[in-house]
Amino acid sequence: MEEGPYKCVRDVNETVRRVIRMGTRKSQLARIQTDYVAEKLKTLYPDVNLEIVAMSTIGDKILDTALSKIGEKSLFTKELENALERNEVDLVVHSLKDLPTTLPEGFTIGAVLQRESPHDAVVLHPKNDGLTLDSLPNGSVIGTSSLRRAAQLKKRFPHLQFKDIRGNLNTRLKKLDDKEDYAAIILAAAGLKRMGWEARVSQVLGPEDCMYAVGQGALAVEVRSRDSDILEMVSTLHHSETVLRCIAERAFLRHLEGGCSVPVAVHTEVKDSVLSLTGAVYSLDGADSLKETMKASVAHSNQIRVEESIHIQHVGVTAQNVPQCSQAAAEKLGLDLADLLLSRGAMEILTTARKLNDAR
Ligand code: DPM
Repeated sequence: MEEGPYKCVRDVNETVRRVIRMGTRKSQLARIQTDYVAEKLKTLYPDVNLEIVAMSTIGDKILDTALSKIGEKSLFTKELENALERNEVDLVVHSLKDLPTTLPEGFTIGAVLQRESPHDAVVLHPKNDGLTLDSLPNGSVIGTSSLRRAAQLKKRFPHLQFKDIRGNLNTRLKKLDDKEDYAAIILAAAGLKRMGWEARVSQVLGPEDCMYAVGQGALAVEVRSRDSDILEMVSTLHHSETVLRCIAERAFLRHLEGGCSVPVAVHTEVKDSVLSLTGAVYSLDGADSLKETMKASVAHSNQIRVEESIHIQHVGVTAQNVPQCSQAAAEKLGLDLADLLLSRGAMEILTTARKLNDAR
């Protein structure tokens, strides 16, 4: 058997089995997501010996400060990347929406798995059972630390108030249920589903209420970009349509110079090989906003010519088995839409939002 750059062990039959170490955060959601990817890899590569290495990250330790206030870059990913760098782990599973649009040198997203629902969902305090955002009483407090969610929902539901809530999903649900501080909280439907808490979802928010975050609902596998063996192995996990949608979304966000602490939202669809991207930027109160939709063909035979190379990255994603011309078209779509919004004043809206948020 071929020996990769990673450790091998001999099992009882003296056959060499590769050991692949998967790094994960310690939160229950992170563990569930890592186990899910491990199961997929086990099915595809029964001879591989997978080990899971759990560690806590800055994002897990600072639970009392709003996500948008502790600085956006690599909050949940830095320690895991350090472990990757030191060869202590070979791959790391993340929620794609937590990965910056520009990854540090030497890392790449080697797989983007099929997206779950990308939408946000309402989880009510049990005493409000049966109500909706519309029917909640005036002044009801909704918990979210996402500027993106708050901006859109403030505009759409002016009778509601918004307050930060932090912590992992377990902590948040406890804060909701055990106290009277929040009438409801807003969470990603995908995370709730993975935790097995679908029954707590009282309402799924469509694009008219709240557009989602870049990459929301998709899992990503981060690897060392020079590690061609691991890259090849995880590349079988890619879901083409999700890859193209997320490349367009990430290119849009990157060109706006947005991170997880600016109110930027998207909506994407692929139909008959046409990728449609709706992107929007908001002021903190949602009063100012810019929203546009653009479409591009992502058919293999489209006109954009790109040299076929397995090492090409698109906004951090390496997808050897998805046509390069389609990926380039998706990336260009994101850039073009960002340019359109920038030409209409998106930078002013985002700069003001950033300043006001820093001053909060
Ligand atoms: C990012 C945001 C949030 C997470 C900001 C946003 C929500 C923060 C909050 C970038 N990362 O969405 O506008 O509500 O205070 C996060 C969750 C998941 C991945 C949890 C959630 C699970 C869903 C997925 C936190 N990151 O958004 O409810 O895999 O997409």
